[in-house]
Amino acid sequence: VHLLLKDLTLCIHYNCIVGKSSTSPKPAIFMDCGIHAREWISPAFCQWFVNEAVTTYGSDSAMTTLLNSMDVYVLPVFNIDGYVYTHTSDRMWRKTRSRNSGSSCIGTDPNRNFDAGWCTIGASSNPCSETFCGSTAESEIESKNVANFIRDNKSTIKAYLTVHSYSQLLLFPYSYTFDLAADHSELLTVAKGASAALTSLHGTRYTSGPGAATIYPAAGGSDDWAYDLGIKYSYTFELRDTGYYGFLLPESQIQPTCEETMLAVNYIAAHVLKNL
Ligand code: 0X9
Ligand code: ZN
Ligand code: ZN
Repeated sequence: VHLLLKDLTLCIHYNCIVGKSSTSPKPAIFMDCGIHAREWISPAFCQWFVNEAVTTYGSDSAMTTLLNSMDVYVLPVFNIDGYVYTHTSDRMWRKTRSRNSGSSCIGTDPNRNFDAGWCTIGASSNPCSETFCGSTAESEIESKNVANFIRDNKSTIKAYLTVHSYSQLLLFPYSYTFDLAADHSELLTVAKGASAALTSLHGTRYTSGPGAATIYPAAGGSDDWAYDLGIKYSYTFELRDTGYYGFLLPESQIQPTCEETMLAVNYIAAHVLKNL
């Protein structure tokens, strides 16, 4: 299915490129959702983002400015096999659904499978673990394909956003080390601004900081990998809530969560655009 939405969005099998078509090459933001299967609010947000872009382009000045000068690559369900499995068999499944040789345990944690300090900390080499790093970096077709796409478009991709849940955090590199990123102060300032924008809508409180110190040290994540590839604006969102419902966020919170998260994403996008 190749879907053209208002001459602004090209979607192929749900994966969309959002942006006003242009003759000159445009800088881009890459955003993925659904790396972890059970984090259902994440794919909901990517879908919300595409709908907002298509319906507010031309009326909302910030969205119009953004999409006139940038493209947004949206991968709404990174871990599609795992996501399907959470609907059919196990609501709390996290990993991919690939076979592991020599083990009856299934799946790799896709956010431990990227080539960034791979499997050195906060990851397991046991295929039965929820944080199994895989047999090699990029062993999973999902992480390999995303890494290849980002490598191929490295010169145009200016920001990498990856959406998870839950904990209400806005994280940036590094998670594989406690060392601060070279761009730490700018990344922190932008994260604080984005969090303040998010909070302004419904009062939802976010914490921002480097992954290792803010959530836990964990190697092989997509955010650290993208940053080390040279994509400076690399952020991991951990959406609502802080644990009351956790992954089982009720339907009534989808709309407010997506609305507030839009403000943070738009804040980051505006900063990226201003600093091209
Ligand atoms: O552990 C993760 O992959 C993320 N948290 S989650 O609860 N959604 O599983 C946090 C990722 C932070 N970034 C890296 N560890 N690179
Ligand atoms: Zn097709
Ligand atoms: Zn996650």
